[in-house]
Amino acid sequence: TLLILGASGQIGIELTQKLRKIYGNNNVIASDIRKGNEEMMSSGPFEIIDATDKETILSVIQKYKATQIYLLAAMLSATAEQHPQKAWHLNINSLLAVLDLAKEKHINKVYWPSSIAVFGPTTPKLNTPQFTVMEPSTIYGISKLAGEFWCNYYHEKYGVDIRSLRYPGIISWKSKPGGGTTDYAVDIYFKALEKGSYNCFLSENTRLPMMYIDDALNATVQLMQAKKEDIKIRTSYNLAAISFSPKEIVSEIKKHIPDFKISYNPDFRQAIADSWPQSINDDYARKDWNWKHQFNLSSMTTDIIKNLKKNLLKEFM
Ligand code: VAH
Repeated sequence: TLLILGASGQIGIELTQKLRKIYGNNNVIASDIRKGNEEMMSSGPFEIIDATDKETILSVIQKYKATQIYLLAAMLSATAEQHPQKAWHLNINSLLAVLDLAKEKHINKVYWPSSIAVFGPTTPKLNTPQFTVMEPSTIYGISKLAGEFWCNYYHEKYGVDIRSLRYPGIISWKSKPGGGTTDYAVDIYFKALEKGSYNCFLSENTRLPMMYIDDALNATVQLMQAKKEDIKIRTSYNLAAISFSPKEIVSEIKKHIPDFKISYNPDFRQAIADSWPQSINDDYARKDWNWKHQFNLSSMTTDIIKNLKKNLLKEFM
């Protein structure tokens, strides 16, 4: 049985659906700090868990005999800059709780996402390598970089089988944005269909590493199903697919919605985006466990707009 912490987040919602499809609805326990959506609550077991509360997590592990934990609970970059201490508390103490539960053998495998936010302004920005200078300038990035070294320490010292990916900006359409700097690329599709226009909080040439959620979910499952001896990196793997700027996503959207209007009003999130790389090298993931992305900007845009149109129609029917 698998336990997902932070199941109501942007990744959690779709990872829960995917894992339930693979392992069976009743073998995947969804949990979050508050109730989940109707679909999640009705399709399988759900528990209210504060991901920093080790005792509650342990009681749920024992209740369902869970053997793996996927820890998706976190405060993302933009929100974390507004609540630094709360972000550090949630991002680090949820990881420490789960690491100890694994060290005490209550579970035998853990997934924990890191982020390209672990790179900072002094990191090479193009084709950023797996091993390089890492001086993150956001609390979110600092918490993820510290978390990576905790993962590696518990693996080296206690044999904990924890696996991690440095997600780029993840683009999805099933949930509204959740406080991330890359979330302009999620919101822009909703606004393009709802309003025909979007006011972008990043400047038009802000190129960032991105990935369609289908690719991110496949990478996550592939990493967790890989043989232990194939996992050579126990901090966190670089993971890459596409890179694009607001200007490039706008021209892709215009192929579907020709009179889409865009305006640019960069805010505090511009400095966060400017501190991150523009493209990532993920040769280790491709070599160690055969990672390969499927979606590019064009096929992602087509898929998102097709699905959003279907959803909007359903709402009006
Ligand atoms: C954020 N979506 O914007 C997350 C992610 C690399 C971006 O970490 O904070």
